[in-house]
Amino acid sequence: MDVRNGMGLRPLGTSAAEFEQDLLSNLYYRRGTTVESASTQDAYETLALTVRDRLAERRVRTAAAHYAANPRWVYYLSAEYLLGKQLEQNMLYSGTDRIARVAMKQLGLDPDEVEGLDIEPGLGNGGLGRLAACLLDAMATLDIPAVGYGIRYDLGIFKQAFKDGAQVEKPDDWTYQGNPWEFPAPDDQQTVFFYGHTERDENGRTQWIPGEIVLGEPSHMLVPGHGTDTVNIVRLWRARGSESSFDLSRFSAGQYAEAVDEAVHAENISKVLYPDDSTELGRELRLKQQYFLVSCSLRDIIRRFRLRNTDWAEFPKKTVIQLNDTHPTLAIPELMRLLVDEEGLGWDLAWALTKQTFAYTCHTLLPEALETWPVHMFERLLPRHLEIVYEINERFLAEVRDRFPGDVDRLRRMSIIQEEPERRVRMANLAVVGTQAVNGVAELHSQLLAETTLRDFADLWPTKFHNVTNGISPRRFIKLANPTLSSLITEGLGSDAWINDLDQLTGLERLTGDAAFREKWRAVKRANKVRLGLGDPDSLTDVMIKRFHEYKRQQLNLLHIITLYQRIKASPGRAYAPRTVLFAGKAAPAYHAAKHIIRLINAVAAVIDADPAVSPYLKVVFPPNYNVTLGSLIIPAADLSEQISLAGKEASGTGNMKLALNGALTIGTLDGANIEIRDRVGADNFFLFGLDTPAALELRHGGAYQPRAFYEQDEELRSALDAILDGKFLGVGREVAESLLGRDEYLTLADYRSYIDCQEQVEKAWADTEQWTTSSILNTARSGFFSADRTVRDYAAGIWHVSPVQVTR
Ligand code: H53
Repeated sequence: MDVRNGMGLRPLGTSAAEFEQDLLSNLYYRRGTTVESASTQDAYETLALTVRDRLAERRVRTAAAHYAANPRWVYYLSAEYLLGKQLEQNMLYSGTDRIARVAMKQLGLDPDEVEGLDIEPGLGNGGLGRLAACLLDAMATLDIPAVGYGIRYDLGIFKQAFKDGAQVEKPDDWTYQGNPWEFPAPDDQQTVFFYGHTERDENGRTQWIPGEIVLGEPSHMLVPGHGTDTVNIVRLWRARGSESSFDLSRFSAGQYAEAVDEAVHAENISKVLYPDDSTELGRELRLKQQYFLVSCSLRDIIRRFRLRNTDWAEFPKKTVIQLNDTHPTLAIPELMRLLVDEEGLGWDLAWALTKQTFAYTCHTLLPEALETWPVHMFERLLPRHLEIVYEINERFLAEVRDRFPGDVDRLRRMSIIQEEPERRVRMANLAVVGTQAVNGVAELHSQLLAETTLRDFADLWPTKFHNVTNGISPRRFIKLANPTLSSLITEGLGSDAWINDLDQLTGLERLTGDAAFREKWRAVKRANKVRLGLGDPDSLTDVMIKRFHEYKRQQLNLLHIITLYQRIKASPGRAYAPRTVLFAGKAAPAYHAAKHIIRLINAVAAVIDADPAVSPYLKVVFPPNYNVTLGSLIIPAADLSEQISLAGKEASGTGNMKLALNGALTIGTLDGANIEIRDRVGADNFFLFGLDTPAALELRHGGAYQPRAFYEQDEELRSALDAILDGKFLGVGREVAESLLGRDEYLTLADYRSYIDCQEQVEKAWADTEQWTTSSILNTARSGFFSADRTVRDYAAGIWHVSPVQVTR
């Protein structure tokens, strides 16, 4: 391969005039039109290509530098990516934001209209998918050679709309108009096997005779670093029927549908993203997706390894594969299969190489989120992998038996195979056994993993367990999302170096004493509320943006709203501080309890809106279809950040970090990364309430928890729940109240009074504008730790052991 190919090209210009020329040229040659007859879509595609070309040049140089260095690579395997819109980001990173707009205006194009056509690839559900995107951004920014691997779902996360206040889902056909950011790479196509059976050949080697063959077609998008020439990629696989899957004889016989049956079946693998979040979903198609991702990606990783290396012993020195949750865990038996069956390595060597290559990030504590697959399904789909998993398990259990003789219970708990009530493969156990490092995503989470969920494994291998607290991209979540605050910070600090070195934000602390700066700080927040356009910009903007899940407790926020409503109704004459409560987020389509909460929020919002005694003081808004784009509008406008999950349930949270970074004060429990946020921003600038993890565990598992007792003892709580039960909110939401009064799995009623009291503290604090401003500035100033750059440095130093490779001109 000649990696210098293309490097002698004329460099692309950096002036607006040159950009304009390139726009015209791309419009003409790539879209076949002229500026006079171009549609907005033509203009958009052309703009995207012209920006992309600037990054493509860096990409070529990056590939050449990486090839020359033959470094240790990070391969990030993730079933989800929430990349956000690409255009604005790529203009910033390529330094073309200003010249692109000038050039468009010169051509008589409206930049806002053109840029408005950029769409967001919704290839993920929530925090886990967005974390993957933030880590890729930080890896590129830190010049770490990395590839993200994922699935190119035809349909991304559903679009959420409301009908009579209830969530309805619409398909997200995100590539309907094409995707200018994507580079197809048909040469790197892979073949994936499913089903069938295994046979031993004369040498005793195992062969997998597949029952179905599917092709994996890759394409990639660019992942530019900020302030560097590194451009990494995220490679996404799309399933295709193999040639043999098209039945020509049936087609000729007029059986058109039947002729493409098999191909359609194959292509279903990458058809749709599973829209559940944090819950296990036992569906064969999902298992198929997971294996499809893993099989294509591993073959691609090996292909890349072989470009510069020949010796398998070098493989872990050149490769670290990070498993984002258990979804890609099949990579462990798959690498074993490739090494043992296809490459002919002995088991022990193959196992040593495999274990050294992988690392696993666990993102949950919820038992229902730990993936397991029925053995019979696993066996049917992946017969050879089951044999390998059995072998891994047998050897592993022998090790446990050695260390803990006679401890049968421990063996049963640690086995990769669950026996009762049904035989299942436990993916988290497999992920821990087959990797060199396991990490949780916040201090508390990592501690609880080692003490509870994965305790037996931490006993066996204490040094395998790490913490890497999550982080967020400062480029995406402040520079791009909040340009006015970014300018103010740059003005205050005298440079924009903070964007790639977020700890520099501490320099804002001294500006808390600067009256003019404080005034501007407030003006920025207000302008961001105006930009968002929901509710009174002078009201306290109270924001809860995240997936709907009972453990996150949107219902607790709702009980507070109902309580406020009832207080205002009861004493209408008093001066209440106006508050706008904003919810945004999706519920998994089959998660009925979460959908009931959504419906009730919309009903309460409508009742309040229609009540002139209350609506001047209280407003509830729920814009539909929360995604990265909407988040980027809401986050800069928030005054108050609701992080109110039951302690011990939210692994980390990352929205909490985005909001604090943008100067919102948190009301939160001691859960996930909230704890680290509070430690850093200071207890005075954080509203703490609720049970802590030990207290929650005791109450829940002590068996004595009676939500009804709280209901009976607390008049305001009773009155709020009664209002729901009495149908006061359009007759909606009885299921929500009944569930709280029944089991109340997440101790909402137990935390109600503490939350209400804390909200009163919030109100008092809000009334003191000067103090609030100080707290807001300090939240931003002290959030530098939550940069994804720090997270990636932690991974690089503690888990990956990789170093940067500089891309030079
Ligand atoms: O991952 C985030 C965490 C968050 C956690 C989330 C997550 C998913 O989005 C999906 C599945 C899963 O097991 C966990 O809920 O707390 O911040 C990134 O680590």
